[in-house]
Amino acid sequence: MSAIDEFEAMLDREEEAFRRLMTYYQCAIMEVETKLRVFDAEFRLQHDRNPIESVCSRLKSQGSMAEKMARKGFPMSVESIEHNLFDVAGVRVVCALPEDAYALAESLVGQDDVALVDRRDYIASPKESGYRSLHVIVEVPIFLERGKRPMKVEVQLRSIAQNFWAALDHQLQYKKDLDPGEEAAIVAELKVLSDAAADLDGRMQALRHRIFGS
Ligand code: 0O2
Repeated sequence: MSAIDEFEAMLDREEEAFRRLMTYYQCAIMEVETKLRVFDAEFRLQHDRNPIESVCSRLKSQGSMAEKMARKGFPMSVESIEHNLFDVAGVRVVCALPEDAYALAESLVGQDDVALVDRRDYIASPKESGYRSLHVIVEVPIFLERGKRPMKVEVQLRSIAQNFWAALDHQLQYKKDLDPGEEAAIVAELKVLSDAAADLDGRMQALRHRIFGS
């Protein structure tokens, strides 16, 4: 039985619980988005510029959940999704520069109703592919009719240049029918371009400090 077939069988058994859990994740996304909007408004007031360029959110697709659960050997159940997958609710924040991504992440996890679950700094330590981004898994409360419930959300924060690279890299990953030699050359070129984007970010940050002070 394929992972997606197993996932669909699980949905047949637990459809209502699955729909409820996805609604809770959607609520958690709204909580995080609101916090980010407040930071942006406050920062604009104090510094006359917006640290956030864009925010987009998604619930992980069923296919991607099924693939990850099967790959990691997690049981296929709604309880297991909540217990084992920390990226079902995802918020991507694009900031002008990497230092803005760090500052926003720090403000977010510094709030007293936000708990930091995990932090992966792929800006300081880029992935093998050249991917650069700061990932934080946070737990935020959602307020329901009967009490509150903590929910996990993965927040990916990155600069415009890092996002530009990641978006193109993502598009290229769909092109699977390349010959191995060509694929290796493209992978190598992507790493070079990731370094070029990091260089651009560094120089832009230096320029910002020169203009505005640190
Ligand atoms: P989607 O939307 O979730 O289907 P783990 O298996 O726990 O070690 P995991 O959970 O895959 O690692 O987390 P990781 O690698 O920290 O972050 C995964 C997400 O980061 C991906 O989501 C992408 O959004 C992004 N990402 C990671 N590596 C790359 C990369 O090389 N290029 C690009 N463009 N994005 C990357 P999913 O799971 O692919 O998407």
